Amino acid sequence: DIRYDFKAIEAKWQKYWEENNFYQVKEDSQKPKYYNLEMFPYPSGNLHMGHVRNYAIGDVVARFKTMKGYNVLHPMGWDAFGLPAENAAIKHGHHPAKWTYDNIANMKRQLKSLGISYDWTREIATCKPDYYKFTQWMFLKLYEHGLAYKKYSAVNWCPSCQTVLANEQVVEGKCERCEATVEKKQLEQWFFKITAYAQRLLDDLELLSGWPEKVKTMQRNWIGRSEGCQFSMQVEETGDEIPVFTTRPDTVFGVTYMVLAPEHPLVEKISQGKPQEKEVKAFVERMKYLNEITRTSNETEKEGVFTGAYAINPMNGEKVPIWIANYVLMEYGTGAIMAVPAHDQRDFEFARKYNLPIKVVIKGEDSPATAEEMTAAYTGDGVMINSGSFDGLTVEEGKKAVIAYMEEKGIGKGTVNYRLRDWLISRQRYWGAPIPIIYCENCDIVPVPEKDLPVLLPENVEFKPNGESPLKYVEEFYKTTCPNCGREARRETDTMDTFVCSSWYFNRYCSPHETEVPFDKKAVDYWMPVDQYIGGVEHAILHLMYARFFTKFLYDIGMLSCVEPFTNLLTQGMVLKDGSKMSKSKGNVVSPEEIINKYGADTARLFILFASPPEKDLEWSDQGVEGCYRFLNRVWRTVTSYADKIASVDLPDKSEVFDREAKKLHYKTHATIKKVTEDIEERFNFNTAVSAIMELSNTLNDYAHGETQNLKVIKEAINAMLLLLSPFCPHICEELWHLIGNQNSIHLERWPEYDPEALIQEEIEIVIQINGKVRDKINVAPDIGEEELKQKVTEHPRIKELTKDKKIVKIIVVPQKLVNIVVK
Ligand code: ANZ
Ligand code: ZN
Repeated sequence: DIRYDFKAIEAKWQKYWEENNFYQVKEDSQKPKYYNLEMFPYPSGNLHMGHVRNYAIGDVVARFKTMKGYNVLHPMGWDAFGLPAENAAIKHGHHPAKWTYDNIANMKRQLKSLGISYDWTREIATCKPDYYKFTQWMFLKLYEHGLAYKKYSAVNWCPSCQTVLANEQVVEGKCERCEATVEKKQLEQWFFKITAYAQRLLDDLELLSGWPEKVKTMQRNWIGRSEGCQFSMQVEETGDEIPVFTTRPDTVFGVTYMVLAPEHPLVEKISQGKPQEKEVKAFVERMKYLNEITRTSNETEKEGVFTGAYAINPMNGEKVPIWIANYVLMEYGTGAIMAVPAHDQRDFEFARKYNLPIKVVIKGEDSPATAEEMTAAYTGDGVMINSGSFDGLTVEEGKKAVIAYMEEKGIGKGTVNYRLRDWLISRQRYWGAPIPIIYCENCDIVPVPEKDLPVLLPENVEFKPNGESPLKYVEEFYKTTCPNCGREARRETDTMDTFVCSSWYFNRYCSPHETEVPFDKKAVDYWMPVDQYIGGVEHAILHLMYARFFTKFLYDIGMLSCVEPFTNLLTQGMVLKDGSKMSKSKGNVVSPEEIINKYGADTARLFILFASPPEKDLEWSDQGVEGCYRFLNRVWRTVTSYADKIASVDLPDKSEVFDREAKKLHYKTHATIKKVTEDIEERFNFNTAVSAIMELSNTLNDYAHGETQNLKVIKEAINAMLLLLSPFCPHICEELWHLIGNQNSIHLERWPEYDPEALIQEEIEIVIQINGKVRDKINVAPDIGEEELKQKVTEHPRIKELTKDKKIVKIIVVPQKLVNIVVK
């Protein structure tokens, strides 16, 4: 009797797999490929349960597909640049590189202790020069194709992190990391022109049938396509044309004022010399320090000032006042709007507050016909009124007719607008890939020649929390010569947003040791696209959008043959404890290392996969972990107790005749193979797959304690149980597989197939009717005789009760299906 020594077993097999390069793969045209990828982690220090969940899910898929005969690429690496490393440097004086590499070493050890089937020969870290060389290469290619450009722009500035934040990193006006209120600041920055791909990013969502609908919806909303029209309103005195964008050209006769964003370039000019000039200046100044999310939030009170100027509505020649207001943004549309308070809620609130006129131009069935009756803007369907010759058209007809009219008269045209903005990639930070640009007084902006890549990060740097790139103070770094004219020049000292590094990394895994190109075309043509991508839903917008953008760009320049990087996407749920997300601040963290020490990696994995389907949140439960541990111990005992007995026994053959009990187990074995296969393959329902394996184990134990023992059937059940469980609990299954007499690794075995004949049910269900009405059902043997069946049915307690005062006239039997009792 040997006990389940998970520590020894797990260490033994991890070592064995590693020494034998078990999970190393090469391109192999003989086999179908399967690229299985989990989002690579940020090396923060320790694995948390969310990581364990992510990688356990990925490992089941990888091992399953391998057993199904696929050539599986399953790599791992590190998203290793970024702020925390630098903050640690500022706080504790550790160099970001050391901090990062120490964390990588620790987390790699933890990952290995989980027994995940990674091909570690393909490991990458985005902070290594051999990787960021090509991140810089990507920048150069985008620049070469006019997709990287520099401009002054108001940026989100976190006063506490002392850094620029992307819009996405601002949550309800606050910094995503430290929750400080975000301000605005003008800086010259680099952008990637992702907006050039807006329509393709939108259209190609149609190709992604393997993505969750909710993620596609989030992407669609983020791209935010709106159809409408653009036309100009002329400033009465100066004659300046101010373009506006509207999605409701059908309401153009309801314009009662116009609004410019406070940053609009014409604000100063049109208010000059007006009595309102001072007030306008003060308002513009105040708005500078508010970020747009706070400015436009529904909770924020709308406010603005009159500029003193007027504009003409080109459709009816009406003169309307021009205002500036917080709720109009410079970055969207044209930065100016026609205001229609009767039909736009923001305009309505603003007009009510400042006593601006409200003119109804759309009449719905029960909607108010005059402004006096209105308590809110009417935004529903209806027909145009007070709109001259357009009266009577519906909203949809009106939109088209107004655009057609404007186009005919040369007033304006139909346009499409996207909410998506260009991607701000400049970071005033050290720990990132330096932007490969040189500024020369003579030649202006000069890209670093490809042959000079990588632009290396210098090591000796002083870290100060002043919001400027530390590289600005490292002379050996910024001082250089112009590649063009040879004169003294200065390097760009900003580094790239880490999302740039993670926008192309999945390609690098295909040929991670290339030194001349970011990846080998043959290798990406074999492996890409990723067949299954698995990660947290927090990346549903940004990372996935940027990765899709890069993929399309790389496709356009002939580097890739696919237009979408990830064919199937699984977004896993969170790991909760006591109902909320595990987090340091809540003090409810369960450390993976502790659990692995106490119960082993197989138990930890099993619990995580069993407790909930992958997309759903998972509630941590100590009893649940205990339960999984007990289950594995039971499997251990059952299998070891039969190890010697079944070692030299054959599997049952097709013609085998079983007794009733053996037949039950045989049936259960094949039913379980079918269920587990379908659960994994079709639905990723790992939780129900595990519970099916647990049921098989119960049936096996019941049989083992019964009177007769058919060792062939027992062997068949044990084999199936171990094979089915092996992707979930790779170590214990490997050990037991060898103990029952196998020479080869269980992970090299083929996935079991079920025998449909074994699934023919011992009993069939018969419906019982009385006078054609369904009353009950019974289970009988499929070969039951007609007389026996009739007898069984009439003796069935419920039927007896229902027919006791009646006379049975006739009993009709439909074989294998139903019995109808005709009574009077
Ligand atoms: C007049 C109007 C009448 C509008 C009406 C709506 C309803 P989406 O759908 O999100 O694209 N808008 C345009 N540019 C803006 C800016 N820079 N800042 C704030 N608001 C802006 O929204 C388009 C609508 O948002 C536009 O259509 C415009 O208001 C406003 F009954 O024009 B609308
Ligand atoms: Zn020069």
